[in-house]
Amino acid sequence: MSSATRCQWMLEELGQPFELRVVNTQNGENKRPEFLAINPNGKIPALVDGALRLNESMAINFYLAERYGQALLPSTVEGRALAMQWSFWAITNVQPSLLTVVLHKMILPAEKRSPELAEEAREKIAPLLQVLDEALTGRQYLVEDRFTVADVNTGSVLRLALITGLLAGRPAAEAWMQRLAERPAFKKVFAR
Ligand SMILES: N[C@@H](CCC(=O)N[C@@H](CS)C(=O)NCC(=O)O)C(=O)O
Repeated sequence: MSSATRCQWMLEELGQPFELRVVNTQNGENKRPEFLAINPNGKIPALVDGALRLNESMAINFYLAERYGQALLPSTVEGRALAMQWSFWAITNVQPSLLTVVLHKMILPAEKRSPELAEEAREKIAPLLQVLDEALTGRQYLVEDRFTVADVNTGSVLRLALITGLLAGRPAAEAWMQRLAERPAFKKVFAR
């Protein structure tokens, strides 16, 4: 469920060999000096690649897309800017409210769930999903009409909207997310 799955998905798409080190955030392993030396924020994921120590899952994915083969990197400056736009849009605007919905509909024990908070968050997301749906109408993918880091970063957030049924009635966004979910790399990481 963590943000690390976003980077795992990217690595699987790239077919890039990697070693996954699980850091247990429940027992504070992420706050130990060994891990803080890699990410001083004490959060997962973090990437070690040669001399590079990198955190922030979406930044890691942009790095991986550029470093390894560039097949998932948009080919123009404009395309790369749009990929960043969608990535920031998803993680700053959509993700906080989406996590509230998931928490209060699926994760918390029944007595701790607040239907009001879930509904408030759902109302905040609705216009964002409308924007996504309109952007994807008549298109298969977000940028350059081919699968790129923009789809990995944005799709890794929006998959929770698919799971919670929030994409119902947004046919282009729902079809896009289902298209992404059919990818072998996606299934390998998320369908466990
Ligand atoms: N914006 C960061 C979020 C990192 C983050 O909050 N990671 C969580 C897991 S999803 C974490 O490490 N939580 C443990 C903690 O904060 O102690 C990213 O996308 O990489």
